[in-house]
Amino acid sequence: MPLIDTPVISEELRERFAQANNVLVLTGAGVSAESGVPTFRGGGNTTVWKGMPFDVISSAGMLARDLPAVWEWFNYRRGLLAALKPNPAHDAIAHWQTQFKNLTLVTQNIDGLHQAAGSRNVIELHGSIWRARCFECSSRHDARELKFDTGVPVCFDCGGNLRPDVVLFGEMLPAGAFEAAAMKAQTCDLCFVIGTSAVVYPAASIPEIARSAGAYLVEVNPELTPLSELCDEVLMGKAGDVLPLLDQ
Ligand code: BJW
Repeated sequence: MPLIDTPVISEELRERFAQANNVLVLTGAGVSAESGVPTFRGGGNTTVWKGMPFDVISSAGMLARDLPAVWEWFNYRRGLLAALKPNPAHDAIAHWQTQFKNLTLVTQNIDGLHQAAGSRNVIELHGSIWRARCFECSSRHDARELKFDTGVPVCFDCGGNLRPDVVLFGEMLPAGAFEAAAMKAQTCDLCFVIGTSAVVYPAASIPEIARSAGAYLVEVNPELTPLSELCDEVLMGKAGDVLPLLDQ
């Protein structure tokens, strides 16, 4: 990847940042990259596991065809995540929540690192890798407490098969999550889109909604995305380098 100069924060953004009341932040895998979490698509690559692209293994079709393989993929990733810590980007966003009157944090990430940094009321559009959900009774369980004797853990309440509590391709988002995020997008005055390739819908429509409703839209990403043209400012750089600059 080419070296990127640290971007300059415009006076306009500094002023808006100082005066904003309602701020919405949408994050994607890139916000966790500096913690060591692999992204899905960044840098011209696509995540592949055992020869399968992630959009095959992380799909509703694979869940129906081979549930043990889906668990194996998520167990492997939980193993990687267990030792990882929030980075300065997660810390900056958590701090913003104490700074603005209303800050809504919407994430596509399933890694729990925003919460680990101290962010509260995080809207998790794509679920959490740290939870499992029962196919039969829909009850949720801590994934760290599951037993994998037969490859697929079972529900402590009803004995039904469990699945990762994440949103796979071709599945609906958790009830109310997108609606809550879209409502906040309609009323925010400043919207940050951080570390997402902005190609997965409906998540990618949230900044579009914010911009249409009049919010000042700022992207933070070392690469351009399909959203960049719509943005008022694009801060090209790593989130962990760029976000702390806003507080200086
Ligand atoms: C840095 C950085 C640093 C690097 N600092 N930045 C409209 C049009 C077309 C298709 C659809 C549509 N509406 C719905 C669809 C279908 C589909 C979809 O969007 N497909 C498109 C990809 C074509 N959407 C769905 O299926 C969704 N469901 C749905 O719409 O339900 C209704 C429905 C049901 C049935 C039929 C039809 C409709 C569900 C989407 C679920 C996505 N799930 C995943 C997997 C989660 C589980 C798992 O982890 O395995 O979620 S896919 C994957 O992509 C994951 C992510 O949350 C998501 C977004 O990726 P993200 O976060 O943007 O990461 P990357 O890797 O793509 O980008 C990283 C970025 O960071 C890059 O830009 C880097 O440059 C940057 N970066 N280092 C800052 N240090």
